[in-house]
Amino acid sequence: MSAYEMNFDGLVGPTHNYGGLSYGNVASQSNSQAVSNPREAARQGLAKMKALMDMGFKQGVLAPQERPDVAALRRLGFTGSDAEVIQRAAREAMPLLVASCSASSMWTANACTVSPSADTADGRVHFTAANLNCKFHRSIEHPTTSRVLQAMFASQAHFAHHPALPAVAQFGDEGAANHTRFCKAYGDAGVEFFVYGRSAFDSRYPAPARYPARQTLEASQAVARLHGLSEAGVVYAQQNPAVIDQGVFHNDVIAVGNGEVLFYHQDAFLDTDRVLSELGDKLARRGGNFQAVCVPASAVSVQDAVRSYLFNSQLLSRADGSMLLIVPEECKSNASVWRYLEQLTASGGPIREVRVFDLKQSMQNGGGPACLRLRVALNEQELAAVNPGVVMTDALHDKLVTWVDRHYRDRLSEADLADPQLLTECRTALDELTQILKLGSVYPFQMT
Ligand code: SUG
Repeated sequence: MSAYEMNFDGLVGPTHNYGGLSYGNVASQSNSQAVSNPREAARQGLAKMKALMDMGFKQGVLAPQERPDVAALRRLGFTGSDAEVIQRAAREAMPLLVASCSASSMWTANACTVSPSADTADGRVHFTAANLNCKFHRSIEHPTTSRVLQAMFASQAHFAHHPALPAVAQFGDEGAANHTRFCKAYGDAGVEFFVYGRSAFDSRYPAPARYPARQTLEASQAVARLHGLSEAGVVYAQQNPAVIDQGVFHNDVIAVGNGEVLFYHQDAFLDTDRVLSELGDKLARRGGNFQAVCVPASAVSVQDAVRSYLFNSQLLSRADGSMLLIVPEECKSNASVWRYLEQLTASGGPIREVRVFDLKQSMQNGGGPACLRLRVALNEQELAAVNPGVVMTDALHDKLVTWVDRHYRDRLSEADLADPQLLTECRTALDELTQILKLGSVYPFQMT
């Protein structure tokens, strides 16, 4: 049976703003308090979805969340009507209001970890929502994420959904941003590669000194157990703590993989030789021929990788078997990265083409092309079981652009977040969106 990789991109929500909320994420910190343009952000994301669909890739869309998250503010002790909760938070604890307004669910690589049915013990596609426990503004995503995923992948015969891991830092889980799957063909059993930043229970593992390591080994192991992965189909690697300290807060900021290919920076991992040989051996036992494309530090420094988001690219298989890299414009404006890419595509290796996208609104918060998408490998039957409302078509694209233009502001500053009208705008827009995407009731305001 044929199988495909489908990308579900996060639709940027109406409250997209620059809150400076992610310590350890250089772009988020350096653009703190800049004025954002939610309309442009959503349009940039939709343009990427449409372009990939036009290139023949299977494309879906993942809905944004209700923000400000008034329920989260109530849990922190703010009371009164919804408008009063927002105004009190603005007066007494602005950083908490900013966190409750974040549109961070747009980075759907952090929504969950997905294991395709060919890898799992019960032959279903497994999803574990990420607890995103390292940052408050992200830790409030998973309940809605779970409801949205269940509305998209509803068939219990094909899909299994697990709630987020326990909400403590020891099980910090950032989802697919630290997970890569290698395979010969998408429908074959593959090798799932889990990259963690530290161990929570074993002090022999090194840890970064400056910035947090968001993903723990124990969280990755728990996800592999929940999904029923076999030992023959799993490889673990520790991220190099030195690169976390340079702003590599997820593995997808320093490596990307697809099919039989891993594209990575020389300094990405600890114990790189062991990791590569285990990946090669395990993939060979699954019939695959592992190919590692290493970017040497002499060609691209870690700092340039973080600035340009070279590795936060989408590595996609073209019909002829060669691969295409979707990169942000920041790669083109970085001389050493662009030189490297020109040489890479001319080298006769697996990566033959580079396409550049303007995703500046998301990039300024540390989210590149790969952050914005969740990959789900599906066979024909599973594909047929996906809620058709979230599958991108020309008609859906046009509808969403019109919807964005009707509901989104083109300018949002921190002061604007204190305006209770923003909540009304967001709820009105999302209520309409659930009808466009045929999701049913997934938001807290729709369930009371
Ligand atoms: O978690 N930025 C996100 C970026 C996530 C990128 N995702 C992947 N690499 N897969 C984060 O740090 C910034 C929000 C703000 O500052 O307003 C933020 O949450």
